[in-house]
Amino acid sequence: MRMVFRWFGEGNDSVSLSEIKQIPGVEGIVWALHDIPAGEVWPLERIKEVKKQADEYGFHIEVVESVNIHESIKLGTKERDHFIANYIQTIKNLAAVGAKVICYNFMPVFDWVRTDLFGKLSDQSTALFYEKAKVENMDPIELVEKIATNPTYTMPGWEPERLDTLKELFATYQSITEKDLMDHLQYFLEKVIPVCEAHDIKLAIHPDDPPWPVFGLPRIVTTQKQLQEIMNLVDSPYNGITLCSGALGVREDNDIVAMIQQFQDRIPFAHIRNVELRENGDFIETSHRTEDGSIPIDQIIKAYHDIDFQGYVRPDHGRHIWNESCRPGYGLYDRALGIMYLWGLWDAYQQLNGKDESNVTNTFEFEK
Ligand code: CS2
Ligand code: MN
Repeated sequence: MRMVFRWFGEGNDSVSLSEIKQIPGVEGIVWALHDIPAGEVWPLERIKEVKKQADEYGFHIEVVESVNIHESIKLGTKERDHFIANYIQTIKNLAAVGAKVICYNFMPVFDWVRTDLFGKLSDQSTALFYEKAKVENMDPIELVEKIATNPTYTMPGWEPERLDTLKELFATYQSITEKDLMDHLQYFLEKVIPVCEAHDIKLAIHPDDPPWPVFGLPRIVTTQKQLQEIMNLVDSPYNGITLCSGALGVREDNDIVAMIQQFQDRIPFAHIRNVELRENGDFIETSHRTEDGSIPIDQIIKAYHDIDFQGYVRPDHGRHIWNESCRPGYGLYDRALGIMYLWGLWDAYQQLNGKDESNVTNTFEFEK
């Protein structure tokens, strides 16, 4: 298990590299050029700047999250070849500086959807919250219009400047079925995976969050069965999964331990987080501790341990605690606590199994 930590970049994150450095056992950052719009090439010079910043703290930049996919690729329109060519150039540029894994998602229009970024937990901390009925009863076009006239209706991720495009995109997706979306993913993978193989850099698809259709948009990365289908689209270790326990785990029919076993050779990157599921289908993110939520984090770490997992792991989202002001879900404190819980479990399983730890390095050295 190789621990990494998501960092949104200089001036774009409340957490600094020097703070991340003080979390035990973190070897690299998970990063992206967040200002580059989906579909454009990431310039080598810009990538090298991040590498230089990370180098100063002894962090590697082997894990990239995310290189986003242009909507034309998901929609399968004729412009897609141009954007796939750009994606390929970005893959090559990233490989040139030593990146090993690129996380991406194939969700139409949005990344994750939540109804409240600061849902309250009983200890008075806050966390990302999803109210199922609220999303189900919502007509997205109506909502777009409402937000345009009254911004208080806004949902996370529905930036006012995107509203015009949103309406159009919803209309275009009306005719796209799940089968179409899967075909478009296949078309994309068939073009990019050979490049990944040649440059030794893996693609790792992130599951849809939440893992069911929202606002009538198709979703194809929601279950073990669909993940297997995606693995079969191009049968190569370079076509991999970012196994996110929190995203997949809000469906009771998703068994994360079974997924780890089934896809063990195809998981270059794992996201770990816990969520509390409620009977009405709502969920709220919680601390990583098994007892605090509905997902058996201890069994998940055991499953990774049992397959001798060599991939990268990051704590996914965290709560907002100790009055921290930060990006929703991406504070320092709770994610750092999460890491210590994950290491605690991992080290305990190592002990139980009498594993050789002679090559384990200590993060800290005594400075005179
Ligand atoms: C989220 C996403 O669960 C998560 O990791 O924070 O933003 C995720 O990074 C993207 O969906 C991956 O492409
Ligand atoms: Mn995730």
